Amino acid sequence: MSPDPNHLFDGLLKNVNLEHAFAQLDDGRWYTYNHVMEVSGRFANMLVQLGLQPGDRVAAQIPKSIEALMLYLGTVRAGGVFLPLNNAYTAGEVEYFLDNATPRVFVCDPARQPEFEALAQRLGVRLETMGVWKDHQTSAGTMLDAGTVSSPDFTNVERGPDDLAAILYTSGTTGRSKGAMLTHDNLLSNAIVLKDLWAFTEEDVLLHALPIFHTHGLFVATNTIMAAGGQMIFLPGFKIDRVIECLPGATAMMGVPTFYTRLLDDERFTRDLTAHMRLFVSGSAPLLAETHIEFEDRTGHRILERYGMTETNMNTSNPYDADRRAGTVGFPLPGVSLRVSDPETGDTLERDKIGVIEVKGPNVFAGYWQMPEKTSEEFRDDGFFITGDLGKVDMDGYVHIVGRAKDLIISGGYNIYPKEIELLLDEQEGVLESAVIGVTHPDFGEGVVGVVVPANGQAVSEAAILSAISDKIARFKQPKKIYVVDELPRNTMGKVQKNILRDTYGNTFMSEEVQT
Ligand code: MCA
Ligand code: AMP
Repeated sequence: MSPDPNHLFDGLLKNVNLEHAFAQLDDGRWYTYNHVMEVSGRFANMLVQLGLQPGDRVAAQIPKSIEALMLYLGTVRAGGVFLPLNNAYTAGEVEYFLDNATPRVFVCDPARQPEFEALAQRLGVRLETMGVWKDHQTSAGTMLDAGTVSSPDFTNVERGPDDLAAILYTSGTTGRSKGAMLTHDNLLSNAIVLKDLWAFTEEDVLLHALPIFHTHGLFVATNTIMAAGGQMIFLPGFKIDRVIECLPGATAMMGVPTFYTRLLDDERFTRDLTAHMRLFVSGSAPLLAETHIEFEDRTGHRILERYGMTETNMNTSNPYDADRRAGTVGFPLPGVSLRVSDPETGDTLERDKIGVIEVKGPNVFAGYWQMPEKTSEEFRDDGFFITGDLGKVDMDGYVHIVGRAKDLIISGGYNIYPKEIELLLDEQEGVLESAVIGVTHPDFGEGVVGVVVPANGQAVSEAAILSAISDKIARFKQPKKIYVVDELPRNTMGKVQKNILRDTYGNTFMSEEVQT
């Protein structure tokens, strides 16, 4: 069968030279695009042997590795739907995703296999394991062991542009996570647009320090570099010493704002160190204008800020060749329509007026997995997706994000929905009610703060609550500070006034003193 230009895998690798390097790994190994073909082919064969049918989900909660990336590609080649999960999720959180998405196969970290055995059996999910490859002698889980003996030759299962390639869960304002269904065309079209817009070529070396269970690290970074046939320095995560060591060998980097503020806090980060970089991209959370300016003063580079969502992939980007404006997320990408609407009436607003940002284009997802009502609530009748981000388009056409209509905290690039944490706090012994807010955090941009009201006469303490929830939700979602108060501020409608709480506790992470 000849390559299908609409198939995500074929489309990404269309113009790639298979002899060209794909990734330099931390363990000293080099991967070429030939390895990509071989190893993803082996995984595709294994998944088919495990009974994977087109459209079946393959869930994975595994450490970052090049093989984990090959599992994504192998799933797509086998006609499956890849469902990556944040490594920080507890077994309880994972249970919801497996129950909701009913994957055929769940691949977990070998170290956590005992936590999932009973669950997988109960749900009828095939449990496999994948750790980090060390050498040919040491086992790193069932997928890697079997992968060495399965055939590397695989003919991609036919898929149409609207077939699903991935489901990524995103939390909701109700506290329930929703699976965003992403098609082959959503992912492929976005990768090609970004490659062209950001001028990626096979000469590029992308410094990859992001996790690969979210859109940013999995799709924006790796799909774009593959579409260009370039290579990556593939790091297990963002550790400042290693990033500084690797920067001189790279030409481009993508990161969340925390990456850039951490680099600026390090005196080794200089103009010389970044002399042959051509591009720094930031997204997933707002980049402060002062970070943008300080970065340019220090390095001579202007960070290129772009804006996206799990549901929409990338929507806007500052220009590559023209003015990159601090505090803006640039223009809609080619093929993407963007408008700003009145949140109440849905009427389109004129330039410079603030409203909710809505987008439409080949990048926008196919809906929430098995939630047709939720899906239709978030789309206008003419097909525009309501992002929940508040913003405006200025007179020069640059898009600004000024806030969020949705109650959402973004901490170090991870989304945290207060409702989920509030429901958990409310369940704790002695707690009557709670409110969760995000306030300025010097490292993560925003940090989670919980404010709880004890039930009549009960004694509750920060330490007791934190200890009680410590194994219930991922660590990054847990409040970094809890205040116990007599009552929550409410408006005349009875709604908790989070703006007042944010004013009161806004300095929590900035100084020891809290205004009361
Ligand atoms: C780690 N911790 C955090 C976070 N990360 N707390 C709050 N927010 C975080 N983001 C906590 C841990 O629980 C731990 O707590 C302590 O910090 C140290 O953990 P460690 O893993 O060592 O931290 P780190 O390696 O320094 O990680 C920070 C990080 C990481 C590098 C900023 O969070 C990261 O890689 N973020 C990128 C997220 C991302 O890729 N987002 C893209 C989403 P304790 O010590 O108490 O146990 S995609 C998206 O948003 C859209 C589509 C878009 O536009 O891109
Ligand atoms: P997620 O649900 O993880 O896909 O996060 C998407 C959200 O991240 C968006 O709805 C925005 O609120 C936020 N976001 C992404 N990029 C930016 C950016 N450049 N500036 C401000 N917010 C951003």
